Amino acid sequence: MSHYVVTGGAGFIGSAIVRRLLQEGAGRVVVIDNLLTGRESNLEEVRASIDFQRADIRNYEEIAALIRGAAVVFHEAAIPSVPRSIDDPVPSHEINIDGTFNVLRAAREGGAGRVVYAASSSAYGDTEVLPKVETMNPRPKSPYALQKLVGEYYCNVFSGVYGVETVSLRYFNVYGPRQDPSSPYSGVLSVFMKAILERRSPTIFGDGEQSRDFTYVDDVAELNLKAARAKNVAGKTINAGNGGRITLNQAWALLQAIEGVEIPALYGPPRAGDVRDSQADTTTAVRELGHAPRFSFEEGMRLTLEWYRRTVCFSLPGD
Ligand code: UD2
Repeated sequence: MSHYVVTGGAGFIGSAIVRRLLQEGAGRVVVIDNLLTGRESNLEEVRASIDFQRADIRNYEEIAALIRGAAVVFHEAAIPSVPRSIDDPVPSHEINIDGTFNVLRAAREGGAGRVVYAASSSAYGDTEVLPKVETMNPRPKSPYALQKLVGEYYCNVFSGVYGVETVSLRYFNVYGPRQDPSSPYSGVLSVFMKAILERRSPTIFGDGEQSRDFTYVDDVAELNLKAARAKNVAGKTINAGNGGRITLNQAWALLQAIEGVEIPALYGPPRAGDVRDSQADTTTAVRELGHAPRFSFEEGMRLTLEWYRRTVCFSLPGD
């Protein structure tokens, strides 16, 4: 029986895909993760139903046998974060580019059925027009954005040259339960959630009027499964976003309203490599994949906040 592989399957997005696969009755799910940013605790309640392999995508020999014969490889393993790729570009280059090459090579040599690749909306950079559509010229502004774009191009080339079926999903600022709020490179909404629960101000880089198409993690997991099944999509790049646009000031205001508190944010200098505005044109995703996001921003925020409240240990003022 052929199996599914999720690289980075112990990570925030990868573990959501693992859960979704198991819900759909996938027989064998192999998780490849080096636990650099992933955590086994993200897979706690499904641990007995998966084949967890601690392996590093930088090492071809380690992953080739695991990928051989897979029906679908969901390639989520990466070092995310724009600022992290600026501060420390070597590991992110090696994992995001060389690692992706290794996964594609293993898929080709091992006859895998399809690779669904976690691409990034950062590839667009700053565009004159919103929403951002797949036909626009990419303008990466950071090492991370470029690395993710190179991965996409590799997928496209492996599809055209070697006949490996690939689909690249350009994720738009994914958020939700299990996003780690504890690193200086954490996604902004996880940082906001931690701050509101600890009743302290977050620091917003810039004026807070930059905007993002924040997309709930379960909608992205669902889209991955749709991309795994869709016909006539080999070699394509497709936006994986909600189609909305929320500023950081609006997001922080919503959290204060939900919690019934008033805590003004602090403001710092803008971050190098930052994109100003981001919003997905979802036409291709709807047409090719039947994309139908289920979670509004407010709903996703409420669910995520509840998860952090239940799960994460916070330090409250006076502790
Ligand atoms: C980029 C990609 C996203 C994904 C992600 C992975 C864009 C538009 N999006 O997200 O799709 O690939 O990279 O890492 O390129 N910020 C604060 N305070 C904080 C933390 C962040 O103000 O404590 C700001 C930050 O300067 C930025 C916004 O929040 O303007 C979002 O930052 P982020 O790191 O959550 O995600 P971003 O947009 O770099």
